[in-house]
Amino acid sequence: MKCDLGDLALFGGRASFLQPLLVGRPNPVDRSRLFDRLAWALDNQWLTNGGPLTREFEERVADLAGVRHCVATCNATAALQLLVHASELSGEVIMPALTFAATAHAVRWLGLEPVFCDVDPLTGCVDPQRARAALTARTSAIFGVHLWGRPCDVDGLEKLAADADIRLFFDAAHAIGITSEGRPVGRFGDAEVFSFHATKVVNSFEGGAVVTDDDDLAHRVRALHNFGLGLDGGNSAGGTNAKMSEASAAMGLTSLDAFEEVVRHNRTNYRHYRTELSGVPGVAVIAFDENEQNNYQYVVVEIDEEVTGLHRDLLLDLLRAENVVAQRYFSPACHQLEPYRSRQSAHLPHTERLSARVIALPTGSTVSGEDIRRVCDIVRLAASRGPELTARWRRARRSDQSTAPPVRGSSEQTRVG
Ligand code: T4K
Repeated sequence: MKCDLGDLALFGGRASFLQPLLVGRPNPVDRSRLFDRLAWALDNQWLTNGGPLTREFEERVADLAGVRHCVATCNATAALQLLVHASELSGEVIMPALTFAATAHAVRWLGLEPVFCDVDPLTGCVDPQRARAALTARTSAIFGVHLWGRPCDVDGLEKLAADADIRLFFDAAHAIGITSEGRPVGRFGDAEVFSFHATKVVNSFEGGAVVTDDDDLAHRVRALHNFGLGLDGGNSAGGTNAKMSEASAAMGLTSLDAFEEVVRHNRTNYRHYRTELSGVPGVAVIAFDENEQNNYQYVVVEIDEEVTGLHRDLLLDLLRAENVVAQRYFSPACHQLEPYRSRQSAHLPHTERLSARVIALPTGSTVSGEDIRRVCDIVRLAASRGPELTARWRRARRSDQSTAPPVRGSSEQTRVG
């Protein structure tokens, strides 16, 4: 256990972990089941183009989300692009800036303008009032983001979309298996998008899905993800190739088999973090509503520099030196990133405040209670000695400019250093 600042690796102490402890380590799956599925696909010589494993995966995801249709895709970014294209959106799309760049990039890729609005300071999700204020005659849709696996104000956004007669979609990349007021995420708005990237709670190596109860939209998305085949107008509809392969579906199915166990483990980890960090002034683990179903895949902690005397980025550097690779999800926020920064001068105080203060700490099946105890020892020590630590770090930097470069101002959204 580290008792003094001199024990910290940042100041020459031994790193707490020999191997990096990462956010987003893929959750292990039952390899024999995975290999059986892969062997079955190889034996039957059917590897892609909506094969049986992909169809089974789609059925299971649709069941989990409580919807009629699921179209599995090669990743969630392509799924977002398909939705924009299939819905024939134009002009502006309102969304939060506190999200992964993929949400905004997907819209921009299709030639539309993402318009960023501020978030609710408590949930980090888009605030319907702020979204309403961002409406213009050019607005064609809103994208809510269920940030860190916490649901948006679905009712507020549905009312707004109905009033304004625009489409409503949800980026549910973090949100498979969660509920909002007891209703499964996946069935809200016109459609929702899941991610099955390797780092997600359900992974298909790479993968995504559009889920919806809208028969026509599902038909269009399905056709467009396969070159537009089957649509009136066929090729002229401008389809793409965004299909999920059978190998990805095999992994997705095997990962779904483990889903409940992974969520149980994540919940235990989340509760460990809450217990270990409770009562540390200026450090708050952002809570899940335990009356809902959650997947607990991100443990996000807010660092209040005014209370701790410790800037979030210094804590990240300090953890990194200990081989704990926490993430700045999401900093900078999208409106602070090019190409958006120079195109609009959005002032989003709640977004900026959260973006400057949050870190995601390692969790998932490969992270143990003992790992968490050691991570929290470091956080507690740093937070309780913030001013002294900061002064010492500044002195160390002055005497050796080559050590511990700050990460503040980095143009990358999530890389730590
Ligand atoms: N919308 C939202 C709100 C999203 O968060 C995302 C993706 C999307 C849309 C788009 O979904 P996809 O098109 O990706 O399906 C990661 C993920 O790559 C990205 O999928 C995710 N969100 C984002 C929040 O996190 P990065 O830039 O943090 O870096 P990455 O993936 O290289 O590594 C993250 C951590 O995971 C590192 O600590 C290393 C570890 N890792 C990663 C991989 C790939 C492993 O241990 N093993 C692995 O195989 O983006």
